[in-house]
Amino acid sequence: YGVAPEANAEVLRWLDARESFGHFIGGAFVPGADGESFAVENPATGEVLAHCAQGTEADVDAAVQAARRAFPAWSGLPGHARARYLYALARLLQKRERFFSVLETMDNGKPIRESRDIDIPLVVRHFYHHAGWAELVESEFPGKGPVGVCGQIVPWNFPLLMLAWKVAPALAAGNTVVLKPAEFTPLTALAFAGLCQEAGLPDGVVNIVTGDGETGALIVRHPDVDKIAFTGSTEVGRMIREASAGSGKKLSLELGGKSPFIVFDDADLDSAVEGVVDAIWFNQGQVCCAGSRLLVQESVAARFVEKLKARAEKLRVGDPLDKSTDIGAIVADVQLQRINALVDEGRGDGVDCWQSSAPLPNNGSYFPPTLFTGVSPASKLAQEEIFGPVLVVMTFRTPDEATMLANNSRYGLAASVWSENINVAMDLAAGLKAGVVWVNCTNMFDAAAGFGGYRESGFGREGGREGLHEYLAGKPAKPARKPLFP
Ligand code: TXE
Repeated sequence: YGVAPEANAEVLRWLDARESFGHFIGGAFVPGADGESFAVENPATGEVLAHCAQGTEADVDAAVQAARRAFPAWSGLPGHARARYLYALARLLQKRERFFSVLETMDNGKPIRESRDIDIPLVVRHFYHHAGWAELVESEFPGKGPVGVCGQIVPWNFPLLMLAWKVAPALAAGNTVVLKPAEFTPLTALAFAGLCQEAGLPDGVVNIVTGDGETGALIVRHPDVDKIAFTGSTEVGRMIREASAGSGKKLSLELGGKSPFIVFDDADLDSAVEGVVDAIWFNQGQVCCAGSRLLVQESVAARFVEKLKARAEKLRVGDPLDKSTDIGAIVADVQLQRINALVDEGRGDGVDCWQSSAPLPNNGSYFPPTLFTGVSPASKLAQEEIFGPVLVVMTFRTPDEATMLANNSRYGLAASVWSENINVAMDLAAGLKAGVVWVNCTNMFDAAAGFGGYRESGFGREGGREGLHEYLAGKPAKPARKPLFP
């Protein structure tokens, strides 16, 4: 296995010790107000890992009130004092990297190599990075202060990383939060709540309410929430925008994508093949900035696609806890059905569909690496976000045609350009409507770099200096008269 067996045993002990999980409100784990719960499954096996409370209006209200009570003292702390808590959380996360990697992989189905080498180290990096910002916000953003109570709703594809993207900057800037993890993957957020207790974070600064979209909608509508940060589907993002319109709440949305991956004939094709593997088969393609549209220059298209198929054929689909696995399980059966439906519909278009012949495990939700060629740019396959390990291939002749095809999307989250001619790559990058453009690389993330989209991919940025703007308001916070926690 990819991590020490002790970590697996520790996760099982942690799960076994809790028959059901409550919410984390005001610094304590509390049962849900009406006792309703939902089951959380391991998508690789179908086994039930835990039961979590379904957040009701009373739960959301209790969490918002706890965050409101904690706000004056937390925002009134000097930045260096808030930094100490963020450093403490970063260190605790770092110490428990193995535990969190195994728990994330069991809950989400992603390969342990990814949670161990990418997700959790990036989580740690986010907390360290924002601990630094806690000391700097006052001098770097004069005249600004925290927004207040932040409602944060995160998806299931990078459960703990999306929590880190939201909680770390919010806390650094002096806000308090009510976070709702996705219903498929609430477990690492609940384990993180335990770390908040261990770090001695003042009660109510971080609150976690579990539940589905209804619970999320209650957070969005709550009158005492000052800011909403959402990552998820464009459809729900639109609903949140409508529901919060006119409420005065600050809003940031990180939504879907259909990002282009553009390969010129002079590119290092072997490196570009590895890039595609990372762009569309990382996390089973369940990545908002996945390079799901491959645009390849006509003169090398046939050769490139053959190379790519040969490489994809070698990807190992299977047990996410096995460190040699490349493609793990799809997060839930409903997501698998969604992918299946879009792929079946795409097949009907008369295009060529290739799938890896790698054997799939008998149990659990799995989908093989899939590649469509001969796709029309206007087709549903080329336009809809599939959010699975499915790549569509189109060809272009000139840079202008590549730009036109790349921008022919209602999304604008990311793009990747491959050429050995830096002038070609940079010229093209300047014309792409995307929040991030990678040149001769893909999926490069860092806590210091702002991430976010255009068009239906949402607005607002997460990470670095740009991301902090989302958690700061025009006026500095009033100093707390009577600190709750000295
Ligand atoms: O997302 P939802 P789903 C895309 C991807 C995927 C599709 C559906 O294309 O196939 O969305 O996935 C909460 N008010 N992405 O249905 O519903 C929900 O509980 C407030 C892209 O799982 O958007 C969860 O916590 N909150 C994406 C979170 O929203 C609501 C990542 C995301 O779930 C809500 C995930 C409501 N009315 C899916 N309804 C990305 N950009 O990375 C649901 N939620």
